[in-house]
Amino acid sequence: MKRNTNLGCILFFSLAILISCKPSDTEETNKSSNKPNIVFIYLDDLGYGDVSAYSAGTLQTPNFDRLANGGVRFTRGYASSATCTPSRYAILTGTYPWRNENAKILPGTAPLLIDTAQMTVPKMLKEAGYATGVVGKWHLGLGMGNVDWNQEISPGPNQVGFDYSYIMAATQDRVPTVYIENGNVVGLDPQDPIQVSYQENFEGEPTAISNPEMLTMKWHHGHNNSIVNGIPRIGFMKGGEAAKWSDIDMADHFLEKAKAYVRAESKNETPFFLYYAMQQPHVPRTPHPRFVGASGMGPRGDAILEADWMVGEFLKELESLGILENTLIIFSSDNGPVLNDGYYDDAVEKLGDHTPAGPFRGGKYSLFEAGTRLPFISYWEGTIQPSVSDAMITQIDLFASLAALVGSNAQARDSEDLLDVLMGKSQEGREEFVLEATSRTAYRNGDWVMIPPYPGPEVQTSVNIELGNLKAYQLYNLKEDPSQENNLAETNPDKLTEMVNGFKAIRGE
Ligand code: NG6
Ligand code: CA
Repeated sequence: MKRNTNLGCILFFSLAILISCKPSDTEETNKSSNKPNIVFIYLDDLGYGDVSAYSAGTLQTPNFDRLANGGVRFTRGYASSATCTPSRYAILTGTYPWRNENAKILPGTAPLLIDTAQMTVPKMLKEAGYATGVVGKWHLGLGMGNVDWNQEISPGPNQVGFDYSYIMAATQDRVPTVYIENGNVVGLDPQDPIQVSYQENFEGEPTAISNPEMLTMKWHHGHNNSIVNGIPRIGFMKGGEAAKWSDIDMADHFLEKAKAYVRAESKNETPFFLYYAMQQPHVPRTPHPRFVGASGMGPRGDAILEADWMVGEFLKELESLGILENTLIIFSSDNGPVLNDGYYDDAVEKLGDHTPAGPFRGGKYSLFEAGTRLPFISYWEGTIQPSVSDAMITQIDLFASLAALVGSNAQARDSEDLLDVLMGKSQEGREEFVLEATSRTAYRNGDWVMIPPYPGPEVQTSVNIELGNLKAYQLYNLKEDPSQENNLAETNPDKLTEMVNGFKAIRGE
């Protein structure tokens, strides 16, 4: 008994000391307005050349361009991976995804990938006084491996730092095809429970194989399991009819949720962090009818124009709330572009002269540049001066850079503080990093990239993308050879050795 009272006293006094220190800190922060609202606008499979300000393609994206031309437009901005889950893991944790062997493209039934004890961007910002929310694509796993979709689903985004979450579990082409708000499936009828499996179909349920006549979109490879809204998906699902999303309304739906979030938060004193993870132009590409035909490039181009419009509407919302000048926006994509990613949707046939990868080789899934080198923009109306930056920056660096911005001491293993680069005040970016693509890694340093030998196929024929595999070392000087045509590994053995050593030092080999 006595001990407890003593402990209580000690706690009380420590707390009192802490609290008495607090007011001056708070005053300081408020005055210097170094805690702007922060928004990540994160697209899915958008390539370097899909933003017209990057001036590579033939699509016109005026709203992406507004960010690109009004902020810092990075020409050497990277995702950490050429696929979705690992990039999302890295952007939220500031850690290389290849350090976690489970950071691979996840099925809709995968358990939560981020350890609930791990430090994350939203946790760090929460500690610094932010309200935190995520709207859109999650794809980082949910629950502990045996999710009952009819109960509260946990752990998930709300257990790794988000106060609010409105998500799809995995991807638009994977079941379950429902929205989940703070761990609960939206609009679920308890009389019609949801069941999900990635192993086998539920008896009597139609699939793309058994009932091809039900399809409004045809599958090219994969994507031949359950049918939802005429679209064949990856994985099997039964029930949950009333909760199923409408594909053509998904982008509008997420936009409404993102707008509602900032509207509600703008009324509070505390700043907010919103991770707005749009689903476009990932497959299945289902632009709303008002965008159909807008690009002349079929659904992929139309979905990009739809996403561009959404960004414009979102900016208008921030403007009308009077908070645009107090909001730092980071715009990027999770991995490079792909045309045919498993459905017949004319992405290849109607591409015309458009170049989704810009000047770069490869695409989604690839160790070549187009896999990870992406549009990357920091925009803060009135604070960041418009410029183009050639400094190397990766999404992994957002953790430490934002920690520096908000005065947090939280650390992430692989993140570098590039706040001045992000603010356009410095051109001194990162010197080196290890990029990843479907569990293979390569090493970037200065103007150079080194890809170790890999035995797999050089081209993934289903998607028609060069993966970066070769049985010998590859070494490219990206300044002189951005499209990676001249392998200098044999003619420049000293540089190769230096690069291999740098790679091994980071990988701990
Ligand atoms: C692949 C899917 C592809 C896409 C990708 C994930 C097949 C044959 N292909 O397995 O369509 O869903 O996973 O994309 O199923 S990502 O952007 O989320 O990484
Ligand atoms: Ca993606």
